[in-house]
Amino acid sequence: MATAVDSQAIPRQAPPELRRWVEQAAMRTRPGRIHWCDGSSAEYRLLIRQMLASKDLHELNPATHPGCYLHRSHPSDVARVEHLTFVCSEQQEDAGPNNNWMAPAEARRKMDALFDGCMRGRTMYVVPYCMGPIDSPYSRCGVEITDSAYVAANMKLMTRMGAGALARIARDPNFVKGLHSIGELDPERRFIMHFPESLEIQSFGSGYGGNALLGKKCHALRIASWQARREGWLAEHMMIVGVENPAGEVHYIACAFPSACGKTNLAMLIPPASMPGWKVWTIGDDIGWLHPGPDGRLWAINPEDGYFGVVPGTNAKTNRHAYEMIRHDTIFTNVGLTADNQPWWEGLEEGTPVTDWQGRPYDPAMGPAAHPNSRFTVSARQNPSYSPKADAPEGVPISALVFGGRRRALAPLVFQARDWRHGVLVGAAMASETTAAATGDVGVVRRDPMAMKPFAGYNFGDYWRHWLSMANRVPRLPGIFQVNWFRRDAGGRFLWPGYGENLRVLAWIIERCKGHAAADETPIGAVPRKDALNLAGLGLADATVAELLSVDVAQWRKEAAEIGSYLESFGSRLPEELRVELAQLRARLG
Ligand code: GTP
Ligand code: SPV
Ligand code: MN
Repeated sequence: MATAVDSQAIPRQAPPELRRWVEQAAMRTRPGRIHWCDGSSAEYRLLIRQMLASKDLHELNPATHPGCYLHRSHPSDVARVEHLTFVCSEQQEDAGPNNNWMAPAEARRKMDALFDGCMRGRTMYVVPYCMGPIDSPYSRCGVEITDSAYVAANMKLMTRMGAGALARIARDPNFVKGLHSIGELDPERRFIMHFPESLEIQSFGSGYGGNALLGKKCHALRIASWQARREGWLAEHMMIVGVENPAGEVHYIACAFPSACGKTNLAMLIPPASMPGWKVWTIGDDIGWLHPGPDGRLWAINPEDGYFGVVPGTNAKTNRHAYEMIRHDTIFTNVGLTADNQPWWEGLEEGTPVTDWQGRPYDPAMGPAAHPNSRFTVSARQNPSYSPKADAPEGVPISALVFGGRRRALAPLVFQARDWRHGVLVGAAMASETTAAATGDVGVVRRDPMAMKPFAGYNFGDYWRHWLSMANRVPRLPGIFQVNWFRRDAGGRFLWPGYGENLRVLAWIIERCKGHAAADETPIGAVPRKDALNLAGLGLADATVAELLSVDVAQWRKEAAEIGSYLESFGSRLPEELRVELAQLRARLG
């Protein structure tokens, strides 16, 4: 093959199916060179050197931020593009009204035309990766072919990438095939296609996060959720955290919040001074794969091995662990710079920006110095609260599942669902204000069931049916809760202090799971009795606490009507059980 003449040797372990597919991709895209990634640190350093030379990376101040680099993405390529993301199942009904759909044959024709010769003169990186601990039966592998060194380097930080993954693929060649090219970064020639029936992803025209790091949203959520339904498990947009109480007892909690709604912060929470003896362990900050375990509980692994986290707002007070973790060996995307070449972002609360995320002299009239969706990429192992259990092949047992959203009104600080079926309705009915993590309007409330609106790889009707079916597969199900850190007063100020203080809410959740902690039954669920929630030292006014815990029945009646019309848009795929559950909620609301 002419394009591969100067290519490095194909690794011996690469199974025939993988070789064939790489060869086909090379025939289509015509790269100048093929590089099989081995995942070594020497390789990572080489990728960094190449990107420094090509100006894809800019080295940050080595005295203050050793091993840190800045990448500026194309100004039109700064977030996920939900309107250009498709699930290409054979039947449109299987993708559901929650996804854009294109017939697989049509999608393939479109993508073949885009990929034709697109890697001429470029290096094609072949990136084998394993989602989950390398020796876990719950882990799944994939291979991403990409012409972006930035993607290859990010995949090294974000996943278990290289030789170990390839060895696993050689034993079980049932891997996900992801083909990616940055193309010309033209928003008019940009598509993220998923073919769940053949375990394939094709992404063209973006170099940004969730569009381009195919192990993350494309594989670990859209394709994995499809597989999980067939195989009886769950792939969810959930962070996983271990909460250790002063007695040394650890409870694991998995929380599904939409993008930029507090998962990373909660995953590495630092207990407030008012809660001595408590400790928080991070398993994951974005994705959880949940399996019925041999002991009848639900067990979870984090398929990722690094974080692609929101930068703005990170400081020593809001998230000290993240703040320390990203002071070395981190790739920053789309932040600003200080005069002495340190990264700078809104909410850092130190230093002064002189250059904005587009490389222009900073001028507040031109917008923020860091893009609101600027991100850090960092190995999970740099997190001071990293849990060794993140590497455990069996995962961790889950005590509680928590759905959250960003709602300035209506949703109380926390409540508990009555049982599993009610909890599935609570998850299905979630709504949240949109954020900068996806292109489009920010601050608009939309339905985001289980925080999976952009990520469920199949029809939500079938997805909820699958969730309901867990009641028959998991004898010791976790409790289900809803939280809202983002309720505001009439002046627009947050009512709840958030961040580290959120541990007070987690502590109540854990007590509830153990059958303690007092609550008042309301039509929407069990809300903490004021004295059951530790509010000591917060200085919250009684009226504020009352508002945080209030359930406005008239407003909830309206909400339930809206939930009803949303659920009915799934027609015959909507499980009858959810209709019944909603009718019961409406009856309780009167
Ligand atoms: P993705 O990585 O996009 O999936 O998002 P995430 O859920 O991990 O979001 P992250 O934790 O990075 O939070 C994003 C934004 O929410 C940041 O601006 C934080 O400062 C803010 N935030 C996080 N926790 C809280 C909180 O408890 N209260 C308030 N008011 N803001 C918070
Ligand atoms: C999200 O948007 O939920 C993220 C960032 O976690 S991205 O990887 O870009 O999807
Ligand atoms: Mn996310």
